[in-house]
Amino acid sequence: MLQGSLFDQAEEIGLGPLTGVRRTVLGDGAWIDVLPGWLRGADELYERLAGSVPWQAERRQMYERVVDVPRLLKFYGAGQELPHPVLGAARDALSAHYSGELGEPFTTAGLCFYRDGRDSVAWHGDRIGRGAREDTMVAIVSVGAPRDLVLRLLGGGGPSVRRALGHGDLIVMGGSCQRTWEHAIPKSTRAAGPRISVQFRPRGVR
Ligand SMILES: O=C(O)CCC(=O)C(=O)O
Repeated sequence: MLQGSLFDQAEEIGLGPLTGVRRTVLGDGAWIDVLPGWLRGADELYERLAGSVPWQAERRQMYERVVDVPRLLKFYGAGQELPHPVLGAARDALSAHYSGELGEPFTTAGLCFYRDGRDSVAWHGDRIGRGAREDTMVAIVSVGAPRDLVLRLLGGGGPSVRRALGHGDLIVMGGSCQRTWEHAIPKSTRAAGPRISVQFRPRGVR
């Protein structure tokens, strides 16, 4: 069960304006935009998504073993109904806000459920699709307890950038971020509560 933030109790689920987004230039053509608390009623939305999304546990080959992917997943393709109307509103608001810079709408939504501090995702860029070759954007809204999203220059070495994301926070990774930087949600030994992230991506970015 999620320990709600004090300010979030009994708030209607909804979105604030995107005007407060603040950009940090990472270098090598990559940047992040962050807007804390963009989505109101985030703890309520967390409870609804945790209970209603048909979460999938995946397994993958790791060397000679097949292991559990340490988080639950659900992917919604373009045109598929999202599990809460506010997610459609968020996707559309992001598409409108970034239309000049991105030149195309966000179309898909990938949901990840980190049940506790043992769930995580390793260093990667979203490079299965066009993000490997082209500048693009991946916008992530987080609900539930904050977890650190860490970014570093591809291959490591340089300083890393860390943002704690939960309770309705928005981060947008843009420019060359998916090919010149990589990101991760590290495991945490601190008593991290559950978190759900919703990643909006344009067509062909994965
Ligand atoms: O949960 C997050 O905020 C990051 C998710 C992510 O990097 C991914 O699924 O590619």
